[in-house]
Amino acid sequence: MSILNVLHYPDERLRRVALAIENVDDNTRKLIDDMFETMYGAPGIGLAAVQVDVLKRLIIIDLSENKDQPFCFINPQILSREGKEKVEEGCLSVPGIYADVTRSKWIKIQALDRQGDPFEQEFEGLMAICVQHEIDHLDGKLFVDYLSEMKRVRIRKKMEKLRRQTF
Ligand code: GNR
Ligand code: NI
Repeated sequence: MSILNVLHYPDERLRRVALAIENVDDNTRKLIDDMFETMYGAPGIGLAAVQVDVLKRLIIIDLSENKDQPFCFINPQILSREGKEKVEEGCLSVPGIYADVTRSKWIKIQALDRQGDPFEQEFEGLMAICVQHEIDHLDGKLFVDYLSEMKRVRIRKKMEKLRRQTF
């Protein structure tokens, strides 16, 4: 297994739209395992393939403290949604920044599992929020896009300054 490099905002590669996975094979499963190692190491509760510069529609999530409740969704699609909920979010691609985002409170999704078999599942609470955050990544969208232009500019300047310091 290997730890993958996570892209940081405002890297333009985070803005690309990921493509559906046609065949769930051993390469896909290797990528899933590497993404889990990367997410657990960060540490984070979710990760989208786009964040590690792979343009595939694949997301992983684990909200548990003991890293023992891994979820993996391939080609995830939201079938229906209900309600609104405001939660403070963070993102491994926007380190150190946290802000409230309003998303659907309940969602029903369809996806493929790591064997390539389709399934449907309903989520609420943090899991629903996280699934929406990760699917956004697959469409080139970041949680900072929901903030005001003023806040986003401030965050971008902070990130660019941080990057200059690390180089
Ligand atoms: O680690 C993460 N925490 C988090 C907190 C609230 C809402 C969403 C998230 S996802 C984030 C990891 C990440 O960047 N996934 O794309
Ligand atoms: Ni994120």
